[in-house]
Amino acid sequence: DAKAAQKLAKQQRVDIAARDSKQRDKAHLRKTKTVHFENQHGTYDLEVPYTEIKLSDTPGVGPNPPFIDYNTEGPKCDPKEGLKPLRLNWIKDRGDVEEYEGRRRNLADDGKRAMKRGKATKEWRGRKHDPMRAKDHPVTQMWYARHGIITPEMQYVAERENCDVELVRSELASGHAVMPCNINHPEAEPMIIGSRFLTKLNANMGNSAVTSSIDEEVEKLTWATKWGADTVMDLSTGNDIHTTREWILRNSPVPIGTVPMYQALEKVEDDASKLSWELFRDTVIEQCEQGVDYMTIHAGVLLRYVPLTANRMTGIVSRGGSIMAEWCLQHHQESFLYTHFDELCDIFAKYDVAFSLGDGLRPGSLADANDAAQLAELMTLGELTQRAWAKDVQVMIEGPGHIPFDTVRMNIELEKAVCSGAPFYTLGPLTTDTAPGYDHITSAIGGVEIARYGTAMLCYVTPKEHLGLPNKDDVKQGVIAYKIACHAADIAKHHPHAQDRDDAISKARFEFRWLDQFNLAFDPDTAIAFHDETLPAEPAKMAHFCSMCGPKFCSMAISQNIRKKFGNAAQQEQLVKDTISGKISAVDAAAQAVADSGVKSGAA
Ligand code: IRN
Ligand code: FE2
Repeated sequence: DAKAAQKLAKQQRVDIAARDSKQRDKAHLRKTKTVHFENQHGTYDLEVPYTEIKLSDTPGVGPNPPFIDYNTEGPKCDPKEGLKPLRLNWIKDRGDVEEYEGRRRNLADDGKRAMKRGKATKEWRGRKHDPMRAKDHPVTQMWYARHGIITPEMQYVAERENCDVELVRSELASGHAVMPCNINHPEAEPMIIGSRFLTKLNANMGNSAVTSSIDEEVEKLTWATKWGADTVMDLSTGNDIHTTREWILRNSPVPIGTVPMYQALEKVEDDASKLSWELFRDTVIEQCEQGVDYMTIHAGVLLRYVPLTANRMTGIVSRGGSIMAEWCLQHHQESFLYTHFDELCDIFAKYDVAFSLGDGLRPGSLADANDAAQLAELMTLGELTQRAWAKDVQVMIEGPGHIPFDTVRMNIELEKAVCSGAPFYTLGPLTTDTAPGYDHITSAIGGVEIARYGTAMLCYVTPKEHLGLPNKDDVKQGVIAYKIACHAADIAKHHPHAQDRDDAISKARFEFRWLDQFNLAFDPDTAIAFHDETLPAEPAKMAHFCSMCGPKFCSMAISQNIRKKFGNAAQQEQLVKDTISGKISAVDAAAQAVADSGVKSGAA
């Protein structure tokens, strides 16, 4: 009996969850707006995606306009077929790339092999391509921007960000923003990372030797973008890295990042001393051909910096960083990533891959924050930024890690100064080490602060950080926590229209438009489920109260009555005058006292 009851309860939960996401899908309409665009290379109708959140009427007053939201979800597709290559013509029309027979492996065969090993359940049927590369000049968005060319990618981004395309072009030209868009990933919807634009968030995923199949990885990708991940990093280290990545790329509407060192290490059976520049270079080219949009390169871990970590509380916590440190020590040689950096730039320029210069020496605890190792590496990243820019290659800079809250702002200001304003891309930062299981929170707190002062993209941290590989729910928790951080930062930065969603949801809340409140939430499913825990009946969705205060003393309902009595505009003005006059001097005096005490305003 107890078992049957449990089963029934479970079924009810499943039913409710299904109903909730159906309700969300009905109100969240994925749409595109067609934008006509012309440049020296062609004429295009750009299909720019957005989400329209339908809202209901305010009873007795009138309709509420739908809310228009930035959409990272991409069009729906069959994972076996992949997405349509929306940028293919834009790239070919420029006439500066050639197709060639690359190292592309036969995906159908790969899929079959993977199936045999029980790793993939579906066979790949999608687009096969010979990789493209530049013919004679860099094909980076930075190169076009510096030559005054407005690309369809730039116009597309300007529409998404609701800004002038000249801002997009000039920020790309100066290196203050990056648009990761490998010419071999034409499925990706162009997006931009820079402090003058909406703050972005990255979600990490990837199988390891012990878990996950390809299907699961694709599903996780779709899941992360559904909740708002702007880019995804595939950190797979298990079997079939190449095939897994191919499925992810062909199905990804957002840019994909990787750490190629992980695959290189795989090729030498996890023996770091066997790594070489040649092996690493070939791995990078393989990934460039597949379409990886940006790559973490830990080129700032120099031989002479390694000893600086000897007395740290937690040593080197970066996986890529520790691999390079190990190699440098074993060979007693300077890192090949550093000595061959210019060659790496030349490769990236051929495909338009962006650097994400890795923070291999980031602090892994508050005790190690802002130490010599971290800062020395940052100086080197500043030097490498200049070398990449000299070759028109896009760059962002990875940042900490674990740092105390009061040093967060210092970290972004330092990065801006040392790396000449290249976009900062930080892992949190975590503001305390004490909450394993809740590190999406410890780090989102640091994330808001660092983004507020100019960090362009936040790398999410999930509740499983320091504990294990994240599952689907952890991915969602991480993405939502970081959506909140990015959004709070955008509001604090006074980014145009950032607060519109808050105003829309507050209005819905005050007017008891419950469904609108749920639908405007970053996570409608959880909002509705929590509401229904106490008031599951349908009429409660129209009730003028919730279970917090009950029907009698709902503050919102009481406030509505106050508005009815005193809400007339002229009456309000008089009331405000009567109340405030005589108190103004006290407010002035308080403001003066604050100014005298030397507290400065926190404007960015
Ligand atoms: C982001 C900022 N600092 C580090 N990251 C991310 O951490 C990076 O983008 C990548 O996803 C991961 C790399 O970890 P390791 O190899 O540095 O530990
Ligand atoms: Fe950590």
